[in-house]
Amino acid sequence: MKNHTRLIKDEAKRLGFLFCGISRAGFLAEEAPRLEAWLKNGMHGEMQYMENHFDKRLDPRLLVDGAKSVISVGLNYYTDKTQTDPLSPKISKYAYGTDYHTVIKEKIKELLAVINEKIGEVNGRAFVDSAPVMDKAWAKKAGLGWLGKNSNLINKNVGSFFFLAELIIDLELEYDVAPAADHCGTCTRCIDACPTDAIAAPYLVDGSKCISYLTIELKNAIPDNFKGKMDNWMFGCDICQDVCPWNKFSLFHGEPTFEPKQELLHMNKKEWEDITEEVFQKVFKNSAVKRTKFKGLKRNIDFLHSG
Ligand code: B12
Ligand code: SF4
Ligand code: SF4
Repeated sequence: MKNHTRLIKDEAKRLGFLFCGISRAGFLAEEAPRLEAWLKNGMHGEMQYMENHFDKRLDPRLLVDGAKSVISVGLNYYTDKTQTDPLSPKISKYAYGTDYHTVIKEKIKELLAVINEKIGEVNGRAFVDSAPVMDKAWAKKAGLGWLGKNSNLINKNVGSFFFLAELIIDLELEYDVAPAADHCGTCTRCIDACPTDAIAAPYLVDGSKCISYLTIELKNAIPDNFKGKMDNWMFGCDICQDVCPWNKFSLFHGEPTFEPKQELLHMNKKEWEDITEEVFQKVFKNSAVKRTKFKGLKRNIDFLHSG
């Protein structure tokens, strides 16, 4: 068991993951009432998919037959590259390069292949954010960090600019049982800096007010009461992470597929405002920004322009 665990963690490192932690698959008792309250209070806005599979979301044994272990991994996306025109509408750095779903899925599939080859046939499934799995809760359980007041998972050594994903398998492994301590202390920088007051209380984000939701997930028009509050973000928002003191420790990602296209960094305000479907398809080929489609991004840019 110990050898199997070591092999998996070494392989995760070789594949470029920042860290890897393992927990016993089971019911997320602490998260259950919080998820229920979050949904009841409409904090998911129009993200209907968050209402689906409530039981599965809280227990991976209902997702993968015979599930015994949840292997959590983190993939760094931090860069200090920024868009060159200070007036151009902003894109969150997580979406600069190739869609992380594709990049991470490939790596986890490779991890599963190595397990099958070196340990033996296992039943396993890779999950990257879109499935009903609570990524942050599992990473927290595996000791990879704490949930900050901005609700992101923060690691003391590298901050929070990383993605999370899981491989859930029917193989018993050694479990990381020591949780990381909460190092937010008396800090409230993220709460104070959020332009839409989406951090409703420490550790609680009202998704329906978050710029990330308004610019990416919301399909209808952005409500007028957010005019003047979007801080020029056209896709996602990095504010509550940029102001977090723990992100002083962020390391540069070494993932070539996350490198931004030159056009993305150098397009100016006017060029974004005049963007055509053709330019959109070129600049955002294989990018997560495609989630909004051309129409969505244009809606966001027009909204910023109008207020
Ligand atoms: C829905 C969703 C969103 C929604 C809602 C945000 C949210 N906080 O839930 C929206 C669209 C707004 C969003 C935005 C962003 N997201 Co998002 N999102 C998700 C998704 C799909 C589900 C999260 C979820 O289950 N929410 C439901 C609620 C109940 O969960 P929660 O906020 O985590 O609640 C916990 C805490 O609030 C805590 N809690 C509640 N009350 C209390 C009280 C106390 C006292 C304490 C201690 C704790 C506590 O317990 C809850 C349960 O664990 C995950 C992927 C996944 N499958 O997990 C990515 C995910 C969380 N997002 C991610 C990212 C990167 C972002 C953005 C940074 C993107 C961007 N730059 O624009 C922003 C950050 C906004 C923010 N501050 O949260 C990453 C986070 C990585 C990390 N290091 O933590 C994830 C894990 C995706 C991934 N695979 O990497 N996201
Ligand atoms: S991502 Fe932006 S809008 Fe959302 S909670 Fe953080 S600071 Fe607020
Ligand atoms: S900004 Fe401060 S309060 Fe917010 S998550 Fe970071 S350390 Fe915690």
